[in-house]
Amino acid sequence: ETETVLAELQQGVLCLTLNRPDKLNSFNEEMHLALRVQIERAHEDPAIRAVLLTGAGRGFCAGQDLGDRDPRKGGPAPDLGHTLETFYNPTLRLIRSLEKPVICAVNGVAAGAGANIALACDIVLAAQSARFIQAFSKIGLIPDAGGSWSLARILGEPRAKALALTAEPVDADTAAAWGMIWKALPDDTLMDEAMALASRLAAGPTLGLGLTKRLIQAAATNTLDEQLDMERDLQQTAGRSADYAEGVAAFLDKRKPEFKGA
Ligand code: T3D
Repeated sequence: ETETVLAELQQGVLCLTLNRPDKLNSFNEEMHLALRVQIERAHEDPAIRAVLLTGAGRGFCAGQDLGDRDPRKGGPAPDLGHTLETFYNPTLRLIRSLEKPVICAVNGVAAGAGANIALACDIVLAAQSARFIQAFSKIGLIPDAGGSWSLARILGEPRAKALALTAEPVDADTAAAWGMIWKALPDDTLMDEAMALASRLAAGPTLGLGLTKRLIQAAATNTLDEQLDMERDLQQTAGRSADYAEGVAAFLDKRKPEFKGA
């Protein structure tokens, strides 16, 4: 049987490919669990120093598989609060709490929760043909998978509300211009550039990169005083790492550092 998430570890990068291309990689329960297992693995395995997430075929991810929500099949209305708590929210939390870079290569359309999982990643690259669609309002739902939070924070209320209420697609160049993503790239260079970036980050000072991620995310709720205290504490930790000693020594020796990730 075909795997719903393809996983391959290359040069410290865990490459994860959502793999239900006939359904534009929309989420069924199996794909949810397969993705979660892989991100948990990234939390635990020190050999994994970055994650690269993408989709198979022409789409990145079309959110929930609506075939699994067909009301014509009868039965009670689904408890979507329960499905968010059971399937989407754990994955979102695992991505955000992973103290290693998560790069998303949005290879095609990203709709509903698919768009918002992309936006939860640390660095998002998108093919110029890709589109981001807050598809929820088209079917009577609200933005989930962290989208109501990330869109409001990234874009501010005017654009967040317009995108969520209208479900209008945003193309990759516009997403980059609005700061929703890092870069829009020509379709044929996306994967090479994403892999090069992920490999570069995987060869970096993983501990320091992880603390940096934690710090920047904490700024969402911290005061400046709290953030300054946190910078002090995390810099103390970073300053004790072998990678910091290597970084300074390499600079003084005028050579490339060889970071070990700790
Ligand atoms: O339920 C819960 O647990 C709550 C959580 C909800 C989270 C959510 O994500 S809700 C939002 C769900 N997603 C959508 O509403 C998006 C639905 N899809 C679309 O609007 C369009 O497919 C796209 C705009 C994404 C792409 O359009 P297009 O024209 O490029 O492709 P297409 O022809 O619509 O789709 C290609 C195939 O993928 C097609 O199958 P077919 O006809 O070739 O056999 C289509 O049915 C299938 N597909 C696309 N999206 C989904 C899907 N099948 C199931 N579920 C999908 N979400």
